[in-house]
Amino acid sequence: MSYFNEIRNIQYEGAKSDNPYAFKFYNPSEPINGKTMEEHLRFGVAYWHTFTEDLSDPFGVGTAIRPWDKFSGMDLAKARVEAAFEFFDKLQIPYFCFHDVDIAPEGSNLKESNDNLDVIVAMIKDYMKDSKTKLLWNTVNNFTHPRFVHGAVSSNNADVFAYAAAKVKKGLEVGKELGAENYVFWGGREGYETLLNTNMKLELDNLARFFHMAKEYANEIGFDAQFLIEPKPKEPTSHQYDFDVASGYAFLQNYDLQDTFKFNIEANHATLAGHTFEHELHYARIHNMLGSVDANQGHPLLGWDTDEFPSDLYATTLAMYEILKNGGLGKGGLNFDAKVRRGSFTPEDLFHAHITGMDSFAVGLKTAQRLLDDRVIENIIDERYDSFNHGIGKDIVSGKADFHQLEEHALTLSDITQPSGQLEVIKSKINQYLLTTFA
Ligand code: XLS
Ligand code: NI
Ligand code: NI
Repeated sequence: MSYFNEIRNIQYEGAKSDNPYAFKFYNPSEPINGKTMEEHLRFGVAYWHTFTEDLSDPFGVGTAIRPWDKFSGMDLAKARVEAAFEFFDKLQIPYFCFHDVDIAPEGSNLKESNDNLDVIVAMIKDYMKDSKTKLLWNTVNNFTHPRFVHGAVSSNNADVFAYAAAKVKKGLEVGKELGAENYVFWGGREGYETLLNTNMKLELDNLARFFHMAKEYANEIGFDAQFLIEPKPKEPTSHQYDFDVASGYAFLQNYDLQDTFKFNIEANHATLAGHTFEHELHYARIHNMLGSVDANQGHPLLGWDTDEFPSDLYATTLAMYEILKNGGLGKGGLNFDAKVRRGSFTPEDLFHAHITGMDSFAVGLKTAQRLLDDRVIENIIDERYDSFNHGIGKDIVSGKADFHQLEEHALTLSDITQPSGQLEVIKSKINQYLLTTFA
């Protein structure tokens, strides 16, 4: 059965096309610096936002019209798989991602939930045989059910720790079964509401114990996916333990987990943490910790995780700049952890949203590659730090200088001359490249 009957395969038609069901800039087979666009971008569909969620918000009920919603229970789960693979094929998207509860309903106990999962996982495996779409990553939802009210593996309740770990055990088995390239840990409830009732040290230690056990089990079953931590500063708890990349990296180093993980960086989480998207990508990149990306954007006027589809070309350009500087994302990809707006409730909107996101990152990719080829930003930065290539700067960098030598040097200085930071020059260049890349 078809759920998107009227829609044909989405093709690249170029910047002048007025077909809303065509890519204007994303041309999967187009080569860019030795790789195709498809290989560079490694797009993924987020199962939860596209097939499971109903678009409700804290003030209103769901609005989504989804043709598969006439079913319920396991029939609904099966219909979603059918719809999903039709959607993936029509979009020609190389990857998808899911949580356990997105694909199969929870039973009344762990055994029942796992049995439900087994049925749907077998069905997905079957569909994957005839599809080019692969699993970028899977994860488990250890945050929605009331048992996680006080946290999952950072709960005060050891039974909850065990339950959460058992769900992840199953998640790792599912990931292996479906050939997931990565496995994601987003610590939904791993944080706290108030210190007044919280043993933070025990919670952090337990979180680390759990990560070590997860890696041990993955090794035991021969699941070699890249483990990814997804930082988020707030929501649902007021303080999340993996606040941002810098604090997440410190946690990993404290608990000797730095070689086990990389980061899955979400744009909207970066801005909630008070950073730019590119800051988080950059911080991870320079520490060799950039693993994958949740490609979305926040709303500049709203202080919560709005998960909009990416359309800001400036942001996609600066993000792709970091990703290209990283030499790509390796096993990672660009997962659209993004949802259509509550008012965009038709099934067709799901296509328009993904087309917009894919085109936006294609523009970012091509523009960033040109900026890099011409060393537009690189040359300015190199020149800006040139004082560290000779004289006292060279001595500082090589470790030769000490406080005596620095004082001696400083005493010789009367006027320190400073060059311009040239921010406006750079911004004008970026605009120029953005507007001429497809001209
Ligand atoms: C929520 C997170 C979540 C993770 C996967 O804010 O972004 O969707 O990506 O659990
Ligand atoms: Ni995410
Ligand atoms: Ni998010």
